[in-house]
Amino acid sequence: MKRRLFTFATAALALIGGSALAQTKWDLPAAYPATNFHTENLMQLATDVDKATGGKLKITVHANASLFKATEIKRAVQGGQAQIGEILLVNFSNEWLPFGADGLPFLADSYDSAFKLYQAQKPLLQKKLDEQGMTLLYTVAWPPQGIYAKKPINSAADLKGVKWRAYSPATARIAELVGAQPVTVQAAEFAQALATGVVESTMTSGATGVDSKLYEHLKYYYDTQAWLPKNAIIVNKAAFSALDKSTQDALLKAAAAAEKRGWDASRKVNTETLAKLKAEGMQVLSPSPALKADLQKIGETMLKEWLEKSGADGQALVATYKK
Ligand code: PCA
Repeated sequence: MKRRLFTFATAALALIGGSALAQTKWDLPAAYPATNFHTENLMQLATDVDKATGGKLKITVHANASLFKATEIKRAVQGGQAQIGEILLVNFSNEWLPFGADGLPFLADSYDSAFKLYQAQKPLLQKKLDEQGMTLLYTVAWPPQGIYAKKPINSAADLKGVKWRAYSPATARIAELVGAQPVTVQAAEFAQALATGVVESTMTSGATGVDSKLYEHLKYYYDTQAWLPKNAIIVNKAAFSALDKSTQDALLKAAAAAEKRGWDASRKVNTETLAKLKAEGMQVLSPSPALKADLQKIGETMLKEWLEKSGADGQALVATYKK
């Protein structure tokens, strides 16, 4: 019945448009600014799909959480309010722990290991999202995460009592473990939270440091390279099924290209944004041995907690990754 209605609507549209071509319009909510490399990559995806389908599938990217807040995008895609969306996987670890595997400090702390972790995580992600009525299109890692602070941080003790901006359950847990005060603020509101003094430190990438102009308020960046969380691009299954085969193929092909382009861009953006932080007057430093050791310990604690709670899925994931 649905299909018949769709065919009818398609025919009507073609008549109205005076064109034989049916056009499908998709909204793509994203949580990061238009100039962020993830968002630029999404725009390129939209352009590629438009071209490859001869305009049959038009994807509109809504940057900076303008359509849905970061933490609402997944549900919007699941419910079909948006046909496609970009989410930060670690934001959903409270729902299901394997979503947060790439947020565990030092489990995978380089691009190569992050990609390997992704391969181990992928079948689980695909299965879970499928059960939820969605399809995983691709993922792209953020650059490695480091510590931003107002004052020098020589060991974890220097973070005691500091107002710490968290973006995920895991980054809030780190704050608890070092005795900082976690406040969860997504990227779109970060600059304002910093300007108004709600937060005064965080762990994130150089990319977000530049996006939110953290150098205007914070003086120190410790390049701890602790983990590389991933954005995932997800599609509503029913919306995907409603596309004709050639459009589906064009989307999948553009997605594969976007994944490769995104991971490459992330490496480049890492180098460029750390240079930009320096140019803007920040001290970009390697963590001291004491700080490194403290963070390693936090990583071990968090992995232990995660493995205990995530059960068979989590254990299999880590075992596959470490193979
Ligand atoms: N930027 C995002 C998530 C990880 C990152 O590097 C943020 O800070 O919200």
